[in-house]
Amino acid sequence: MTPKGLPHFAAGTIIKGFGRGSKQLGIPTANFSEEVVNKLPESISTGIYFGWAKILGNIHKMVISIGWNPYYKNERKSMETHIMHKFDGNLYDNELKIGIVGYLRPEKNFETLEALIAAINEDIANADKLLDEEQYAKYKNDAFFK
Ligand code: ADP
Ligand code: RBF
Ligand code: MG
Repeated sequence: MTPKGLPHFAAGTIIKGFGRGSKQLGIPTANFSEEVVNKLPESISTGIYFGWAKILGNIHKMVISIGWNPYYKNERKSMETHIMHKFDGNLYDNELKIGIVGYLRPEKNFETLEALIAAINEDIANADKLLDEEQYAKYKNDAFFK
């Protein structure tokens, strides 16, 4: 079942976050500015979602965390996209366009960093399969990405 408010398309410049994604988790996340976060409709609750990301002219699978990262007790809501593609170097200041097409789970707190990493890797595996289903795959061709 697709939750209310999806698909949701968003675009903005990739900004610097806390630098934790790559170093502590081994899973880099491209962070959007506050302006993009503030434009999210209220129908989209915090949580972990999946979809498509366009960067440097190409479209890739992605997973996105929307919320306060309970494990780190962030004070500001963030939108962090892990693009399921290997890049050399960083992507700061580039435009990122995303289409959020499905919901995976709520944000959770974890006892250990290892448990958080394991949960994210499971999200990536689930998203990889789901995005091959036509109901989600079709959004890769949406006019928003043209
Ligand atoms: P920050 O806290 O600044 O967001 P991260 O440690 O989360 O730093 O790393 C994110 C940065 O890594 C992105 O902004 C981008 O420049 C780069 N990066 C490299 N590969 C990826 C990827 N596959 N997905 C997202 N960001 C990536
Ligand atoms: N942080 C949490 O505190 N709880 C979570 O359940 C959680 N799930 C995530 C799922 C995905 C797919 C991604 C990409 C990130 C998730 N995070 C979560 C955010 C993670 O803590 C964050 O990327 C790092 O803090 C780096 O900014
Ligand atoms: Mg990040």
